[in-house]
Amino acid sequence: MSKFETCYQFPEGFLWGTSTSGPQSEGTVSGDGKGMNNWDYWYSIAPEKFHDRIGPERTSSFYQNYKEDIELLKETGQNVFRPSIQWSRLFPEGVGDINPKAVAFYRDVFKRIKATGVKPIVNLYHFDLPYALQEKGGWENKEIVFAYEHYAKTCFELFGDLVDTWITFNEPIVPVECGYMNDLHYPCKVDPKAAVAVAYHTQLASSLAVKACHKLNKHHKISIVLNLTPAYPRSHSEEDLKAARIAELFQMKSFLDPSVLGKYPEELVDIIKKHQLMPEVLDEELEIIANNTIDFLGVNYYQPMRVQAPKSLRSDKESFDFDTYFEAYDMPGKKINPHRGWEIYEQGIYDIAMLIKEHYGNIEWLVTENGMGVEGEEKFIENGIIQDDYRIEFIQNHLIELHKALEAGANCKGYMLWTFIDCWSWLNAYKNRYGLVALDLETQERTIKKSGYWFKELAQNNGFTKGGK
Ligand code: BGP
Repeated sequence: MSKFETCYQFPEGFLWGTSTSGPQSEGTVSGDGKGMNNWDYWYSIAPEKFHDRIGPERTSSFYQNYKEDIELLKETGQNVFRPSIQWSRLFPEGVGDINPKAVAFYRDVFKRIKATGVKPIVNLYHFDLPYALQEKGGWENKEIVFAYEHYAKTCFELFGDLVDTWITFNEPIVPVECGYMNDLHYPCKVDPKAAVAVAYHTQLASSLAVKACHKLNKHHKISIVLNLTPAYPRSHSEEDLKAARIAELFQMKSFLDPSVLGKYPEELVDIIKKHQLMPEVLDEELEIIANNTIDFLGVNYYQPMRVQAPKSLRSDKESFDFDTYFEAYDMPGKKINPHRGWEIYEQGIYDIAMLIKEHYGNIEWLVTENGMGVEGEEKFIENGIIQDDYRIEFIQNHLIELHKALEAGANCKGYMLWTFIDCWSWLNAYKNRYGLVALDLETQERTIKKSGYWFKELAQNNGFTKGGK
């Protein structure tokens, strides 16, 4: 190591790995018994919405290739891996009969992951609702909460001997915002009252899953994965600070507070009440939320939320819209990932760590997603390998902030990159590649990228050195 280099060593036992999800990686094979989910249905009626018209059935063939893929976990040095179970694969109709092929598939997947010495952390829900339940009103309908509770319990019973660490939901605010506020995901509604009900029912379902998990096995740990970022205000004016505070209430604290602290922030409830958006809330439900908080937190971080006060002030009586309270702020001079268009702000990781430390009891947490999407990544192929030095640098710079946070007392136990093998991403399909392993969409061939080899060294050394000349 030269005198210009710094060594970033992580605590013993630090977890290094990746995250993916069932709907984005498994694919559909005829005869596999999987039921239709909200994404399959939406693609069947509106394929033009999806990048290059590539739909959810053509995802990265993990269902057929998992044995070889799991070997690649080792080759890229991972000691933790987060896949998800597809509810619609296990219960094709959402409730009722179990698909035995799904049970055999997931059991074999988890067994093999463990056999390679990798810890599976299994997510139960990654934006994918069985379509049969969507037809019954989806998350707007409180009945779905109990269908989810049954699904979660069934997973704990079927796979609990192989998996001891669980996640209830991935980024639950995304389906709320994209599906019910912004017309971006199916069912493409713009209905704030429905959005609030969906968010509340999702939280209740998550708390019920925490309860069931602890009841079935008190040694198992369970979490929720939230896309967290503090809201950075444009200025320190009173108006911008207020906008940032309210943006955090909706985008971050709506799930963070009930999941970690067992209660909703009062100011958030007041705003919801003021706009007459309250769903039915029973005392016994609030008790379930209060008594079943998570054991650790999963944090997805890609880019910071920057906000400013709304440009035109609206009267309190107008119908609810986020713009009533805050607007996105496009900060001049921000650092950008030119291949995806998202801001890169590494310090966000440190700020999140300090927020958790100071306001959320320094609960144990993991980075469950962080990563760099790149469009047209084939152009970086040299000697048959994607030379993704930009990704290595992206990871290093975020890890430097995480390291600084650990030195300041953060309780972070691991770092998981999005993603393992390039995967399908909702409306963006295969536009942005994130993997440590490249996927050839035509041949389905997998090739480890330069970052995959680097990640192995990172995990083996439990750290890295950087900054040398
Ligand atoms: C996260 C989701 C992932 C993945 C990722 C990248 O928010 O949890 O499922 O999609 O974003 O997104 P994109 O491919 O749109 O860049």
